[in-house]
Amino acid sequence: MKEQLEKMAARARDEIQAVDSEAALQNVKTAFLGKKGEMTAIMKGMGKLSAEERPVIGALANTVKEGLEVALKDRFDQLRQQALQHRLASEKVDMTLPGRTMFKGGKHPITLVMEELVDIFSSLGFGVSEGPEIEEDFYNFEALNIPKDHPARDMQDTFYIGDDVVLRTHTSPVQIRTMLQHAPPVRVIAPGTVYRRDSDLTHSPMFHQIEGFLVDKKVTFGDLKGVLTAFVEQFFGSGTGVRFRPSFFPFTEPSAEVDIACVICGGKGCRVCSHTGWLEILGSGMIDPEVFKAVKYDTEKFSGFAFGMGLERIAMLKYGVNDLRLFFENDLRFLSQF
Ligand code: 2U9
Repeated sequence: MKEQLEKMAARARDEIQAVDSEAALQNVKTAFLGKKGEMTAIMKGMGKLSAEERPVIGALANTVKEGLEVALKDRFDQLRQQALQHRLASEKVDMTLPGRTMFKGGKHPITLVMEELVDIFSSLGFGVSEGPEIEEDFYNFEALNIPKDHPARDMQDTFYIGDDVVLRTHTSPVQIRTMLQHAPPVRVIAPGTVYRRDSDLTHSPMFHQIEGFLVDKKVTFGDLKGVLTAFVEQFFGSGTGVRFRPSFFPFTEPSAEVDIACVICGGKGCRVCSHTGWLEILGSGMIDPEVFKAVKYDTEKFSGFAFGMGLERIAMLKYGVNDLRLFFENDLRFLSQF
């Protein structure tokens, strides 16, 4: 029995060393020290030993059992340590790795320009009005002195939704609605999206405008020049050359287009300004008495001026963008530059 105990002890030690997981070690423990294990079976057989052998073998069995228990405990500790080291290594955080880049949203350049213009005209005392993009003929054309046979109403230019309903071709109807709701004095700008049946390299069927108007007693062309020059100085920088050039619009009389000294060549002449030294940025004029009649403003008491500009054109000049389509393609390589 002594030999049997020693052989079993040797086998148990081998198996304890051979396993590589706590679960497998638990099985080894059960196989040797469990209720139905080898050690228990040997202990049960001790009753058959002689009175002299029993204490000797009994002492040896206890020593073997205690030895196995210690070996098992050591191996359990060892395997637990190994598992911990393995986890620590696999879950290691490398503090030297570069951080994940966060995508930062930004405003579209047209929004940036629109907000800047709203700020500038607010500082000059203008309020902001908005109105519908689907408009009635009366507000978009009739009240603005654009009669039924005017070229601006041509099917080429206007998206018709019904006989007397259009996608607004400018933000002027907002100003007609404002005038119908407010007695003078009024001073308002109208930023927004407008639509025209026009699509080529320099025209988009949907684009953005800011228009503005001011009506009060004794408003003169000098006021128009003062306000628009102040706007140019704030937006394009003080000292920017400005000129007012006679023009025609159905809703203003007299009318003027406003040019600034070319932002590229400073007025010397280049390809961008067609070698004139000047760039057109907006249209303006004194509001035509016919418009005042349509909104029942007293033409004897009041006068006013109005202006309008395309935001895409202003943004192209400000940021040096040479292709209108870039504003509508939403390519992040373009948008992330603003
Ligand atoms: C009312 C009375 C008058 C607004 C005006 C312009 C001149 C003008 C164009 C600039 C480039 C439109 O985007 S664009 O094609 N606009 O030249 N707009 S005066 O005149 C008004 C508006 C409303 C009641």
